Amino acid sequence: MASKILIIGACGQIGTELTMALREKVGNQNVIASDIREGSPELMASGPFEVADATNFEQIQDLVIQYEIDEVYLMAAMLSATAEKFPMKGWALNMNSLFHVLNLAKDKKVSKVFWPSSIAVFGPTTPKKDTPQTTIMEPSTVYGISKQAGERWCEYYHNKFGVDVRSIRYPGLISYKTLPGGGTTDYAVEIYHEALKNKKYTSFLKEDTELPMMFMDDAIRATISLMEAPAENVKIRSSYNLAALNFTPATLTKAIQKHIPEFEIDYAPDFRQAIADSWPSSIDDSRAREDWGWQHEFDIDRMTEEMLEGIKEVHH
Ligand code: AKB
Repeated sequence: MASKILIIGACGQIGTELTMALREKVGNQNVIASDIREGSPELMASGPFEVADATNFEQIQDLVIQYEIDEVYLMAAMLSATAEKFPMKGWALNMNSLFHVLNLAKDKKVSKVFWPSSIAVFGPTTPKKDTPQTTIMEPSTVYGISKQAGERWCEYYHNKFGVDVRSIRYPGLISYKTLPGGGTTDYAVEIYHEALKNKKYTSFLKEDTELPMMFMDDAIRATISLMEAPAENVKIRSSYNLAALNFTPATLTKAIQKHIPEFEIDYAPDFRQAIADSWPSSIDDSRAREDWGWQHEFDIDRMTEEMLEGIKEVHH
C-alpha cells in the first residue's frame, strides 16, 4: 500500500508545488493537502483538502488518525520579513507547529517528517562565502532564531526518540505558480511579474546584494529525494545546506533584459536590506551532494526562461 502523506501549509509557495508533485508520484488520494485557507483551483480539485490550523494539535492529530498518515511535510511558517513585524506570532507558529508534528512522530503516529529550515539560520558572524554545513550560527531575525531552534529540536528528537525527521536549509525559492509571502528573497519573484507587466521594478534590496537562490523545480526534487533516501544516508538530522545559484538584483536584471531589453530597475532598500545583509552570499552544500546525491539543474538563464514563460501562461 502506498504511504499516506499529509502536507501542512499546502497552499503556500512550496506547499502548492510539493503537493502537486507528490500527487503525481504516489497518487492523488494518497496526498492530503491542508492549510488554514483554501488554495489554487488545481490543488483543490486534484485530491483531498482539509482546512486545519498548524498550531492546533488536536486538528493535526485528527487528520493524522482519520487518514492514517505515514509521512508529514510541515510547510506552514511565517517568513523572515513578516516575522520581524509579528515576532511572537511568528515564533508561536513556527515552533508550535513543529512540536506538534515531532510529538506525533515520537508517539509513533507518523513514521517520517519533513521540516524546512532556511539560510536564515545563519547570521552576521557566519562566514558569508561558501558557508559551511557546520559553522557559527547567530541568527539576528525572529524567523532565523525559530529555524535555528527548530533544527536543534529536530536533531534532539532524532537522537533521543529515534524520530525520522529530515530537513533542508532552503535558499530563496523562485517560482511562478504561487507567490511567496513575507520573505526577504521575494524580490526575485516579484521582479519577473513586474518585468512582464510594467517593464519596471523597484527593488527593496540593493543592486549588489548577493543571496543564495534556487528554482522551485530543483527545490521540490531535492525535498522528495531527501525523503526517499535510505535512512542511513541521512546523516545530518538538523538540516542540510542546499545550493544552486547565487545572484544579485543587478545580475538578475541582466538575465531578464536578455528577453525584455527595455526592462528597467531602480533601488529603494527598506528594512529587508538588513535581513539580507545578515545572510550568506553562497552556500557549501557538499554534504547533501555526498550523502544523498543532490545535484541542481537550473542555472539563472534557464530559470529566467521558465519564469517568464510560466508567468505568461499562468497569470496573463
Ligand atoms: C525568506 O526570505 O524569508 C525565505 C527564506 C530564505 O527562508 N525565502
